[in-house]
Amino acid sequence: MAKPGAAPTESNVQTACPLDCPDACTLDVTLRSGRITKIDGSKDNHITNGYICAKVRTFHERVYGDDRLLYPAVRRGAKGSGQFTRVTWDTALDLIAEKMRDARASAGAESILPLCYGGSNGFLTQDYADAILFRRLGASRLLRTVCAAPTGAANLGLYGKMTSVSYEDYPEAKLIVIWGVNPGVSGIHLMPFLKEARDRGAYVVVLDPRATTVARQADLHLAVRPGTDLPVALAIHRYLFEEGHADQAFLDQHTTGAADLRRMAEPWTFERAAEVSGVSAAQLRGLAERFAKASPALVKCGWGLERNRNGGSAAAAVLALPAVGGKFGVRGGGFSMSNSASWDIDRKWLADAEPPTRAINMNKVGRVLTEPEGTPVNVLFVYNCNPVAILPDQHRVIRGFEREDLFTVVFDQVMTDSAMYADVVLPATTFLEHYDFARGYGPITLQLGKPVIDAVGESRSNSDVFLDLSRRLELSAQGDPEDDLEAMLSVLGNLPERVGNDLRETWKAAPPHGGRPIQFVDVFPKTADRKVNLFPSALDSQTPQGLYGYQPDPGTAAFPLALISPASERTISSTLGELNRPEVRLEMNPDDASARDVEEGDALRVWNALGEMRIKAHLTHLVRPGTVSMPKGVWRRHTANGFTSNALVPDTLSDLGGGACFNDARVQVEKAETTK
Ligand SMILES: Nc1nc2c(c(=O)[nH]1)N[C@H]1C(S)=C(S)[C@@H](COP(=O)(O)OP(=O)(O)OC[C@H]3O[C@@H](n4cnc5c(=O)[nH]c(N)nc54)[C@H](O)[C@@H]3O)O[C@H]1N2
Ligand SMILES: Nc1nc2c(c(=O)[nH]1)N[C@H]1C(S)=C(S)[C@@H](COP(=O)(O)OP(=O)(O)OC[C@H]3O[C@@H](n4cnc5c(=O)[nH]c(N)nc54)[C@H](O)[C@@H]3O)O[C@H]1N2
Ligand code: SF4
Ligand SMILES: [Mo]
Repeated sequence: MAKPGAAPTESNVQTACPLDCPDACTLDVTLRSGRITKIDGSKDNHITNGYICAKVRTFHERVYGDDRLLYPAVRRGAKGSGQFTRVTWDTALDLIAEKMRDARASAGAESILPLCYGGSNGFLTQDYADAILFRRLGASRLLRTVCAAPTGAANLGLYGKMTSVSYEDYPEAKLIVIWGVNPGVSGIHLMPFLKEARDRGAYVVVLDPRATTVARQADLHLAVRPGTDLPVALAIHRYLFEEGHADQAFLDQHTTGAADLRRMAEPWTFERAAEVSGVSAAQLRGLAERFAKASPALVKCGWGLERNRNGGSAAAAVLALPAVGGKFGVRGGGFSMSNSASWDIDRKWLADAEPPTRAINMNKVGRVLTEPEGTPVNVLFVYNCNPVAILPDQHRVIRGFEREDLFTVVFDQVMTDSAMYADVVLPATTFLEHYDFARGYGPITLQLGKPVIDAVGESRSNSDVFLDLSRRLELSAQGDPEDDLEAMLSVLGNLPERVGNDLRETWKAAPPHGGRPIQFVDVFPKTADRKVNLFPSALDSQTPQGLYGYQPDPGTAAFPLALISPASERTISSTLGELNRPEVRLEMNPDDASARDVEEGDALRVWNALGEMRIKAHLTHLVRPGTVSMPKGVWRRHTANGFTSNALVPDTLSDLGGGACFNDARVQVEKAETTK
């Protein structure tokens, strides 16, 4: 605090953004008398390049906002009523420790489930102190499948997660295929590199059911039906194999399984793929011909194409294209996906192995809570996650959270839709108040995030709280860190030496291969035989139809419209949803609207067998007919009846990796009599 009468001091501090976004920006934070007045992008990081998204530019509105949780509290009213009584940290943590002890004694520690995901992706906020606690406790394990599970399984199976083409090398490409990803919203620092590529003459193709910014700027936009990327990619493979454009020398030397991929692609003529995907056969052939000829050719595979029943096979078929087409070995050629594995960091700081306890797929949490098989979940510990807003089958999830015999802890920064149902609420610091390691999954960057302000209210960091709980449960061991700072130092000390030294000196680590590796020159598949496995048997046996086997659209005459819910500028997943961002509407093509007598701004009823949502209509040609769209991460307060698209999303799993099928929601829409 400044002394009374003293002039307020202004200072600038650099840190890094660890939110679930590929870019991991370097941030310049301006402080006045210890309070954040401005957050902006740093020029020191050439990818951030002096600008950041509007969400983080206004992040201090969350830090100091009305919804911020300031102290621990216990439930007073009915579950979900959001009424709480303030308690001390000691009272809250003792109560949680007691409930965990009781649960372990009565039903076994597997009746305790930690529920977390991507609220902060850093090495300290996830899988360190929390893992110490839950592993030693022997709690149920969580399969973190809500995102990136199908694409991750495909990338692991085919390439062992080989490092991707970096943002900086996009301008080298002559053909760029942007497949099921919307970087204008979900990774904005790619956009200048795409622009430079276009300026240098690259031909850009976008496959997306919506005419996104990047699609509107592209040379070719293929507005595929959601969930049909697999036949489209297989039709291109068929063309490459059958019309003599497969790179046989590369296939012989660097791959296995090409014959099986060819067999699965064989039935997919352009005409058949066109019928399924809703894109013309001529356009599909045009793309295949260009892809065959162009070099460097780059395929950017996103996450939009994975969120359906075919997502894993689709991602695998898309990732296989540069191998069959022989696109590797040149700068700007190959594929680009998540770079989260590029640092080869093995988390040596985590001494405890994962116990062989029951594993629960997080997409099934609603069902696990309401229809238990085996040990019921009686204690749920939610952190880095807002399950009520983001999991499939929202009705079931809420019914689970309403269970009187369930003891729920929600550890978060703000009063989320999930925190409303908590028995105990714990206030968490934001990345501006604690240490963390921010790792980009687009650019290959690793930075040390530092606290730039004191913790707001009584909030505490994840490390601090989980270490404290471990002590209360007598689960501590020698060598455990004491607090946030020690945890940070322990990670630093366990990183590969060069990386640790870089972070100590400059708090940014120099990326491997200068951050611009050429695939099959600087980086190779990390599979056992260092080859591309185009038909991994482990993937084949996982999928209901076999790898590359297409599962038809789940739509019916009663529920014909595909409801998708992609990332938006409003939020990062549901983070920042408490702030007043533009009103949420359901985007519909005017053809679908007029068939239902719906006009702009009309109140709608959107429903299927799982539930119903009340929301207003926004008519736009930017979404293809047969598909309706609304942002992911919407809060319950943003629709007229308190249910979001997640209430209409089935908890079915994608073909690979047990991933979520958010975009397999099939619905009907009609004009509502009233908005309620
Ligand atoms: N501003 C902002 N940025 C974010 C996020 C955010 O919420 N807000 N979220 C972050 C997270 S957690 C993630 S995982 C990434 C996700 O980033 P993206 O990979 O961009 O994922 P989505 O936004 O889900 O979908 C991308 C595009 O795929 C389209 N799509 C939907 N279904 C299909 C399909 O079946 N096939 C094809 N070809 N396209 C389809 C959608 O219309 C959308 O335009 O973004 C990260 N960045
Ligand atoms: N309908 C629909 N739903 C979707 C998707 C979709 O496409 N459609 N996509 C999915 C995707 S891609 C993802 S990644 C998931 C994301 O789902 P989640 O990982 O649950 O992400 P958020 O909704 O942003 O919630 C993260 C919460 O963590 C809190 N948090 C942040 N940092 C910290 C911290 O340091 N400590 C603690 N204790 N808490 C912290 C934030 O305040 C926030 O409330 O959602 C999925 N949900
Ligand atoms: S959310 Fe993404 S774009 Fe925004 S500051 Fe963080 S890393 Fe940068
Ligand atoms: Mo995600």
